[in-house]
Amino acid sequence: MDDILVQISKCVESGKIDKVSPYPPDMKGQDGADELAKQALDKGIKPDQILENALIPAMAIVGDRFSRKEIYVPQMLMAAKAMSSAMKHLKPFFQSGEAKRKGKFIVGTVAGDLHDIGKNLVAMMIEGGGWEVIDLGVDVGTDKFMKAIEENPGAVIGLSALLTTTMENMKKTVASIREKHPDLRILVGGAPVTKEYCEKIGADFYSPDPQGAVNYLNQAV
Ligand code: B1M
Repeated sequence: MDDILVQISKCVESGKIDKVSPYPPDMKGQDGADELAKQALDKGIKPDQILENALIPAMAIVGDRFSRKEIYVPQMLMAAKAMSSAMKHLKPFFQSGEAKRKGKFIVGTVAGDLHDIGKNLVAMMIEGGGWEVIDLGVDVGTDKFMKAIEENPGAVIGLSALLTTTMENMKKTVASIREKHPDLRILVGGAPVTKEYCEKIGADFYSPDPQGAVNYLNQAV
């Protein structure tokens, strides 16, 4: 793997955001994920390579360390910030889809859940795929989804959940949407969500990754 991708990965794992960031102390004064992602793009490395070979694997390592109690929430948060600082350079590439929009996509992380990195990736890729994205953010309750649906009739809905505890809220939101809008298409995703769970709660489609979500939407129009 290209050395710069290894360095980006290390920055995300360690929570090194940018050069001025004093955290972690042993990397003080060094370039962070922010500068290195820009340098990688300048070198001609493709944005999806940076994402798939450096950022996503680094976050998986962070998650494993958290599971093993080798790191705690503050370190996980710094890693997420480092990933976001790299993502801001990749975003324009993922968003530069066709100008003509194929339809609307309402997306949000379900109530009680603050994880947004995966949801943001999905939103970016779908926007890049030519859809207008209405991103409701994190901790989105059913009422907020319903309001957005009323304001954007016919939109496809996307729900993300990263916690086993908030999967229950995903189920409740899907049930409420189904009750009032039986014909709307609902897409679900997030690390603990499965195809079986999607079927169980009456959503239309489960995708484990952003590309699957893009393919589903494109095939739905
Ligand atoms: Co949290 N966290 N976290 N966390 N966190 C996980 C999810 C966890 C698996 C870590 C672990 O224990 N190994 C664990 C959940 C266990 C469980 O329930 N199964 C966990 C926990 C326990 C918690 C807290 C409860 C910790 C605490 O406070 N004690 C707490 C909960 C806060 C809350 O939400 N109420 C918490 C907090 C946080 C931070 C705030 C510190 C931070 C989030 C920052 C942010 O998002 N802005 C954080 C982070 C960073 C993680 C890990 C390390 C990384 C998540 C991530 O961004 N992954 C995570 C461990 C892990 O996943 N390995 C963990 C990278 C991202 C690209 O992947 O989000 O899976 P992911 O998205 C993928 C796919 O899932 C898919 O596409 C994406 C790209 O491939 N996808 C969709 C996602 N949404 C989709 C929607 C779709 C389609 C596909 O259609 C609509």
